[in-house]
Amino acid sequence: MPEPRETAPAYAEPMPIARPTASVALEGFELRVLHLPLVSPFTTSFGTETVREVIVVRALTADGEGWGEIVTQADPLYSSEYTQGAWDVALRFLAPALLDRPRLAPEDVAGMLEPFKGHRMAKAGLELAVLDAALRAEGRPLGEYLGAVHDRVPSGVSVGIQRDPAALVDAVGRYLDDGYVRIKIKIKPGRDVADTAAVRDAFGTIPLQVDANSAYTLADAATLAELDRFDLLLIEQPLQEDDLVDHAELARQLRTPVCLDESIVSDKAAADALALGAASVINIKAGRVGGYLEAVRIHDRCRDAGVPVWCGGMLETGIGRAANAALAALPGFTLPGDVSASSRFYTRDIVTEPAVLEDGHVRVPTGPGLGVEIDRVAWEDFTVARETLTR
Ligand code: SMG
Ligand code: MG
Repeated sequence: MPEPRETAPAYAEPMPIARPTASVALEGFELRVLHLPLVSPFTTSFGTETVREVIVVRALTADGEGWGEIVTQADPLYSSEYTQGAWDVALRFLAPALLDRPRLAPEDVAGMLEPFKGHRMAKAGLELAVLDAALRAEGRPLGEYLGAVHDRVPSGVSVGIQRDPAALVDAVGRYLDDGYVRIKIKIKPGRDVADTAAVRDAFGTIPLQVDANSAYTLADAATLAELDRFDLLLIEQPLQEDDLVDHAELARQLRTPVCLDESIVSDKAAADALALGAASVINIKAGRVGGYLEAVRIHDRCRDAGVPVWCGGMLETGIGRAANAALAALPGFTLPGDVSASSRFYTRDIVTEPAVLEDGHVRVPTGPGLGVEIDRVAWEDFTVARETLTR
């Protein structure tokens, strides 16, 4: 007979939040697809975006509204999720499941949506809208609820692949002039060593990291090992999403710390990656893992394990950026995140006070819920599709 276990199993379901919110009487959801023009094209190993297509969620409750954002992109290139798929699953399955109950607490949302496989970004957007509504009704800031310990967070910037290394150096120089405290450059096969060398040579010892968005295979290990000489903070997601074992093998061959992004789709995936030695740093994105509560669980796990984490970005509007700033203010976020100012991507945002860079930092909002107000005119102007579901 095995002894009854006294310690929690490796994958328990911890209650991450010190003080849950009261439940809300959910009356409906309004979903909108928005198109926000980007200030300049954003190129990664998988493609170029010029317009951010995003789904904004408005939760309608008896005590007021709440806002969330579904961070899918138009095409399933970063991961399998994409806007039309998220739109369909949210309207057909997820929102109706939540609307089925007279009252629900934000902490119940993930469990209620659990029977529907995958679609984590869609789930995260709905959960955030319910959470925001509950917190606004209580007059309680999201940062405080999640366990934030800072009132501002250091701001890193993600720089897309440019025409050539010289153009990249120009772009990085502008962001450094703005005050960003950490630079991340996107790489892909053929645009890796020379681009990284150009930035390192031009700017000396700046905190620098690279993101491959899963563009390599283990056969490229020798090329990736050439990056070791640049003293990078980390290399992010070199291999495919489901290549945990290969990431572990690659990590053994590199001096540069391997950080996982796409692979970490849940707390369970984080536990597996750490157990395998597939990552020594983790990028936490609430959308990718199904919500801010799951994101906090990953934070807690990594903090207990002494693994540094940082907050990733999905070109969020002011809604998601406000929530990301709150998350990034938790104590385990020891590396600067992709929590850049709104102006990094947008000339016009959909909140009335978009995040700005102050001395290389972004402030954690202190108002109720997300702590930002929606610019209704911009929200309306950018809308390309809308649908409302009620109980
Ligand atoms: O939101 O500042 C941001 C963008 C950060 O590079 C970023 N995100 O793989 O980390 C990543 C990418 C995902 C989006 S690429 C279109
Ligand atoms: Mg990434």
